[in-house]
Amino acid sequence: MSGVAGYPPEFAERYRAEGYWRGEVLGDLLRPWNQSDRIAVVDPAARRWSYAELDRQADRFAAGLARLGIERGDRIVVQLPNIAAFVAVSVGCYRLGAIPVYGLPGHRRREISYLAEVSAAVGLVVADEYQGFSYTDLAREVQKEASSVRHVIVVGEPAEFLGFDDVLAEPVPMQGPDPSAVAFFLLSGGTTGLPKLIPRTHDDYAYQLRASAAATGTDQHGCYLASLPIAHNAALGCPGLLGTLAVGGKVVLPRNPSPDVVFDLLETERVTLTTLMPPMVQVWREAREFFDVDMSRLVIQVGSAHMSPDLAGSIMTEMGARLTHWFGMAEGLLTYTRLDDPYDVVIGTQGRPMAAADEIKVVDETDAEVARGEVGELLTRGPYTIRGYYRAGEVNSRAFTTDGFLRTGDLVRITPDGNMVVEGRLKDVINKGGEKIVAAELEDVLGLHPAFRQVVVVGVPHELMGEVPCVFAVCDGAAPSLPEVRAFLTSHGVAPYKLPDRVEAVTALPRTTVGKIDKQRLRAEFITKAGSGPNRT
Ligand code: OOB
Repeated sequence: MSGVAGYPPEFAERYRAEGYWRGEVLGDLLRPWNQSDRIAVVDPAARRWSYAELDRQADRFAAGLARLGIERGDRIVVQLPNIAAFVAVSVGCYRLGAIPVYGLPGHRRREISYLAEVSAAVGLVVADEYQGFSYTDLAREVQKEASSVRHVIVVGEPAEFLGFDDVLAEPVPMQGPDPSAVAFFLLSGGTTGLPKLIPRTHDDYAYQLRASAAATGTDQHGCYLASLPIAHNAALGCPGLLGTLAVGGKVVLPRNPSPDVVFDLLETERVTLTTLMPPMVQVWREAREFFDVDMSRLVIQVGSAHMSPDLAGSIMTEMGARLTHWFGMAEGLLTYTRLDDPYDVVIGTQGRPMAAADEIKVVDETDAEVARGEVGELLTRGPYTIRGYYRAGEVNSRAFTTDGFLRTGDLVRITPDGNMVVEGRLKDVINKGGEKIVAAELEDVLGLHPAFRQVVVVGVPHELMGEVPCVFAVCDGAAPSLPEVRAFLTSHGVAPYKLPDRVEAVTALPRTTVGKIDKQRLRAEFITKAGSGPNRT
């Protein structure tokens, strides 16, 4: 596929020879279980979907896409919340070889239009409404901006668009994609500007599903509770939704991940695995006092952002669950602690890579490897890590070494017993409790505000979230208030989860010796001020 950097042939041969890539296609995911009434998915309305039903729906959706003239290799932006139709839409696309570009439910006009434009998507699939937001309104705006989008398919009330049920057609034989083809695009948690598209192949993702299911002990008796959006790699395929279905397990999609909804489900559905980001662990920890729930069969995977050893320990000591502490990225590499690792390893490290073929280097600014135990940037290459972002030649030349290692932008060290610890970050991304906010993206939009002469966005510490975005601005007159700044960003179609939590007016922005804006100093000054001033959070 043009715009996608494939794996060099010698690596592809090696990954095949070593059994990582088995020539599987993700469209076959539900097939082994489709002759039974086995429950595959329990949706937010507690409707139970069997493998047979979902498999048939996927076939009919694939046929419906083909009838619309959509072909193998065509891109379709899929922006769906955690509902059962996500499975039929995704697997239907995989069967036809159409390529979903997964947007998050929290994305708005700016992100979705961008995804549609960059991928030259021919279709957009949305739900009618979710959590009070109208995705049909959003689809109208996107269609104005992205002229390639010929078909909008709506799960629910379709208005002037195509309804999901109306698209479904009698299954037809189809050739399907090659296992080495791109199966879908995920979004990067942060490089520069708007998110980059991450091409994941059938071969590489099928391995990730299989290996993560094995590592978490997930089999046909397993039950995965999707607490995070299933469009995010962590809940989609580690093993998440797809990996659990691939082994014949059951996936529960709760209305929302709050304890009053999911604690009941943990017991009634006999949940064995879920994925949380650290702030939600804290919420569960506090809620545990008010709900008596047995978590002894539950494994909780936590990562995406720093988690303190105290919070990590509480999963085992207070909640009575088991913890897999992990590091992951949509680009590929997963590291995690194993279920039989010693307690200190589980609470204090992010474990080891998933595959023996994952190559890891920790390097300094000159790309020289640092001594074991020293902190440096994590570089990686392996059987499920991409070799390039989609259509991003210039970004790729910075984001990858000439021999194909991804520069993760994360600072890590390796402990004497070989476990990885994330120590910080080089990339200018704010990690708000696991949600990634690229500073440059907000800065680009804020630069359009007439009141700001200079403006930057910096992550400042926050007790629950770890850090939150703060706008530092030099203004020509009075500084706009926080609600005004948020409204301004919203009017430019920026997703709500990226909106800043603070605005600080400053007389000048400090510079480093080479003339770059010194964000570290802004952060440090903010912390000093917050420590001494009244009523600061
Ligand atoms: C997961 O994926 P993304 O793509 O949203 O974000 C990746 C970035 C990493 O580069 C790193 O900066 C950060 O998230 N991160 C962590 C972390 N795990 C990820 N930072 C500190 N501590 C950790 N344990 O976030 C993701 C994807 C799959 C599985 C798990 C997480």
